Amino acid sequence: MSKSVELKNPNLSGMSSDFLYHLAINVPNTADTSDIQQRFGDVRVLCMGGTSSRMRDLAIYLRKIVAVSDDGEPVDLAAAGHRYAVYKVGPVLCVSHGVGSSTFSVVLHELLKLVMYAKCPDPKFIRIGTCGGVGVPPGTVVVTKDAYNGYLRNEHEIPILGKRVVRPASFADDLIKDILAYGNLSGDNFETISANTMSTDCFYEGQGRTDGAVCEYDEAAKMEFLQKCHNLGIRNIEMEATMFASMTQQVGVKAADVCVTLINRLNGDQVEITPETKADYEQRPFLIIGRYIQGLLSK
Ligand code: R2B
Ligand code: URA
Repeated sequence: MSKSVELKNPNLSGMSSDFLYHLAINVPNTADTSDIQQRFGDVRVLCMGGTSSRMRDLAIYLRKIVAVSDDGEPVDLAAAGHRYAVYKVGPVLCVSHGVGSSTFSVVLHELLKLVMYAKCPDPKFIRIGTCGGVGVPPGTVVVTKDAYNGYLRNEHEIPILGKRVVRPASFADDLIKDILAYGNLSGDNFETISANTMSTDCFYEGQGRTDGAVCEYDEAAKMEFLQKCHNLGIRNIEMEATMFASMTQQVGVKAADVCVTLINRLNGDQVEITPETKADYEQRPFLIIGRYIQGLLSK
């Protein structure tokens, strides 16, 4: 039986209204959310990715998957917030989250409250992103198992009320398995794998790059670090997985992080692929998640 989302914040039940500030969505009466339920209650999958343009492209791509016959410009439901873009395609929301855990966590808090107020049954949260690869060919799609932070610990660490709070950061096996079933189909000219992910707060030093504005280590130290990552089963590096895994795990919603590698970090630091190749690679998670959504909606 599918269940609605219950959040881990006892204070919410004491709030008579709630303004989801960055989404510019108002919940005027938390005791009667019928308006929000009408607008968003059918949402079953929330796809999230870094940029608003990619999420707009995804919204257009998903129209044929969810049989929405609309060829107009997708409407950004969060335009008034001027921070994130939200497109609704039938039972799927496509939402931009910016770069890194800090921007993503803001919109994730608000999306989790949105699906609670809307009483969405068992919503799936899926990040569709880009990343650096570690020892896999560029263009590989990686579905994250355990998320490691920049200390190479499988946990999410955040300061709360001036204290270090550490939470687990793994994705549930069942959704990983469901998604992997739609990868490596005949005709796919790329691999889809599940592996561990390192998630950092910095694209440059945090990911062991030597091409940032500041760097105090040499190539050998960098390669030693990347090899250590590889030994931990880490096959990709991005900037959101630990926060995303930990918050969704904490709340108990199903979530997955599905990213395409743009570069093999064992071979270099600069992301030099052409815009055409980047567009081709970015289609790959769309394809896998499109198939997954089609399968989910046909059940
Ligand atoms: C991957 O790509 C972005 C940095 O370029 C970041 O959002 C991430 O995780
Ligand atoms: N995103 C990252 O966070 N790192 C990369 O190397 C490429 C994309």
